[in-house]
Amino acid sequence: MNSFTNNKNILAWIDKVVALTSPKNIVWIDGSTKQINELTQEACDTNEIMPLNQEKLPNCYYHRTRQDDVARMEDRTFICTREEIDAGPTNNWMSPAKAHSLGRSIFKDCMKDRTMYIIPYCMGPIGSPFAKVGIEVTDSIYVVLNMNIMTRIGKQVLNMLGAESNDFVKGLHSKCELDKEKRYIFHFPEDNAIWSCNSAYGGNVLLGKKCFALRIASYLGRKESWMAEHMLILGIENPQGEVKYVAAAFPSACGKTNLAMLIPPEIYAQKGYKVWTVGDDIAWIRVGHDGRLYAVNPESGFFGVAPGTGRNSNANAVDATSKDTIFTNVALNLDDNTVWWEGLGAPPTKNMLDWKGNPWDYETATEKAAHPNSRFTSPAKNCPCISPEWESPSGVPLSAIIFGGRRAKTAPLVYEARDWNHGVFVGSSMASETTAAAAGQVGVVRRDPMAMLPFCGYNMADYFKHWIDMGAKIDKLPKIFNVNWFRTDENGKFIWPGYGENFRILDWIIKRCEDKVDAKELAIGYVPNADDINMEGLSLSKEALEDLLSIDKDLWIEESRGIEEFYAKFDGRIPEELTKELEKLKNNLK
Ligand code: OXD
Ligand code: MN
Repeated sequence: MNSFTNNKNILAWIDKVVALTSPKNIVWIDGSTKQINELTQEACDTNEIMPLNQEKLPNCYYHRTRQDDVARMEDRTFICTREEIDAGPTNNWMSPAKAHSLGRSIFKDCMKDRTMYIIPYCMGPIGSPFAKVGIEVTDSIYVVLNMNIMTRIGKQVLNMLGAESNDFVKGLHSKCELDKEKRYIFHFPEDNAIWSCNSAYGGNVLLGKKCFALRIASYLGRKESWMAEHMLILGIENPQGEVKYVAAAFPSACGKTNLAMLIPPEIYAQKGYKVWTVGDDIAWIRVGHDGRLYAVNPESGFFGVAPGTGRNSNANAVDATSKDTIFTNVALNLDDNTVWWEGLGAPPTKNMLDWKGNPWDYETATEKAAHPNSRFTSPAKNCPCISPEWESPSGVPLSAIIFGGRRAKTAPLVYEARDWNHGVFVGSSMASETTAAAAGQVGVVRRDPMAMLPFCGYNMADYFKHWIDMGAKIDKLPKIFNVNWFRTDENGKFIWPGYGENFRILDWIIKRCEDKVDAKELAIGYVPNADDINMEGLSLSKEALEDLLSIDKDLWIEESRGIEEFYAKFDGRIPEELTKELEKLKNNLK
């Protein structure tokens, strides 16, 4: 008899995992503070984590990964559907039979000298109709402690499932030998299962996040008529106290966490405008009873990139990390046992260790002190601008969906899609450029539809079709926009100041949603009249703004060819609604 659950599906699955991995001990994670404290102590005793200055950074800990295990490994990430076509041309595919046999050979007896931790977790607020359950089996205390921040864990989750349900994602993780040649992240969407081995880096091993909440959930969303998206969610409060919510998708390195926690410019703040964070990375979206789209953040913490997060760029994130946080691969300040990274805004000291644990001196250093992908894991509730609605079981209603990328020349600062299908086209053709060193040069374009390229758990052409089909189910469609904070001048310098000033564009977007401003129709959609962007307190000329809102037809003709080439990869599977939109764009550009 197991005192944690009598769910026979869970127990049968755990029996199989135990038979495969042969753990020395088994610990069920009940989620109690007592248990978390004991595990924290144990991880400190074995140096898996290290306590930081408990006065300056209460309940904060430090962790280093292996030097070859510092990021998500896209080439080691597989979608294991029975048919290859169901994974599509943008995913790595392996047959479930081959993945099972390879995985079993790697997992065989891998925990024989280790403790197995069984973590029941819930993505989404407990009791919310959006919520879904996962169980992660792992041999890493670091994973347990991170999952405790990023998700809702413990006995309450088992209670949600009851005795009969089989509706949970079965996740198996082992560090194994951390051998990068045997590192795999296998997803079995048809079996609701994930296997991850030989890594201890967050994105590969916190199975609730990218693996479940995006890859498996996107597959479930299509089956069950909802959407799992790589989107932040934020609320914009006006001086009358009304809050409008938007969700926004950006590829990595486009400032998603910064936008989610934006501080409005002084001229807006004085009038009483506020921004509230609901989520910074993932949105689960459903049609509500009133025919609008509603979004929840399935996570309960932020797994944010540390470098570049500073007092000037994102004070709210820095505050969120001031307690209860696990820092991974940042630099250590030995003077006071605190953390440091490039872009924090505080000067480095002479007494520091870099992320590898080597002494680091800013005067002589040739390498960065913090790994560029070093991270903080912080509870969302610690964020000063966390929305009062962030755990609302019914989610927040979306007024707008925003797509964005990093484009030096092509995309204007903001434009609005003509309708839902056109908006899906805009999302499906999203792209970001690698920044070119030489002035004026345009970088290499990487298509990253809806910022989901590495996260879609099935054929992306079918994913686009799902977006089109969802449109028909929504009575009150949100408007869809595209933004680009990254247009550059002839010297390669950003024209738009970005950060908090992006609020001015959010303001226009909300006004469009409320039918309060006109716009100009161009070949690509609606752009603002320059006079409708509030420029008070900003030293950017009207000409520069007009330039940011204009498009270069030749570049767009080239862009349409790029989209055509991308669509061609899908061998005729792209929905005709989107190929029609492409034709429309080409005609408009003639
Ligand atoms: C992330 C990512 O870690 O998108 O959020 O890579
Ligand atoms: Mn992300």
